[in-house]
Amino acid sequence: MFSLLRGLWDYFFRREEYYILIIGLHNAGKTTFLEQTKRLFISNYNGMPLEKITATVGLNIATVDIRSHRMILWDLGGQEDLQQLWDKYYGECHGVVYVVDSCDTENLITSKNVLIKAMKHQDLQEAPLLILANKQDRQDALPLTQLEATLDTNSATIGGRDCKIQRVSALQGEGVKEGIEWLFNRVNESSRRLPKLRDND
Ligand code: G3D
Repeated sequence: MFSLLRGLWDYFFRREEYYILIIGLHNAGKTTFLEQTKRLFISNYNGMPLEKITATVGLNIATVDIRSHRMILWDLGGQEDLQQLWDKYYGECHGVVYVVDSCDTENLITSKNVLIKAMKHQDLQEAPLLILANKQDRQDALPLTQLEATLDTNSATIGGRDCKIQRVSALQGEGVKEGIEWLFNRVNESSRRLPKLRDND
């Protein structure tokens, strides 16, 4: 009887929460992506102008609700010294968004190595991974095929996890909804780490 009542309580008053990390090199477009996600998924959200976004020093957080679940997105600073702090968040995380600047050919290999290092961390084993090939609105953006070839994501480099590379323009909002929906579905279907249960507010 108790478990029945408990189940009913949970069903009506509790919400499943997923924690998502947004990482990538500095300037890749992480905060712009977070801001567009808020605009798309939070009704009546009055966003700040995208050109007013400044460098992330600590962390930016967004909470979005999708089909009676909640996603808490953590946008972490990408400067080299801040990358050391990322793994403090891995233990809680259900899925990862990794943002790549498709125009920054100079740092593409660095970005790839940073991605691989993160994916090899034991706390991120099998965490679904959404790679965003960002800034695709720009003329000088590398095409997806070239980015895919350079990043060369395979089970030897990123482990056996769900992974998708998505073309996006965080600035224009293109591909943002598709990316978030894909990641939500992957973490929701995954039995790797159970969602946190939180009372509805
Ligand atoms: P970060 O959080 O990864 O450090 P930001 O990156 O979101 O702060 O973005 C860094 C710069 O890239 C910003 O320009 C931002 O407008 C730009 N940017 C982000 N996403 C896109 C995109 O999809 N297309 C284009 N063209 N630019 C993008 P500034 O000039 O403010 O440095």
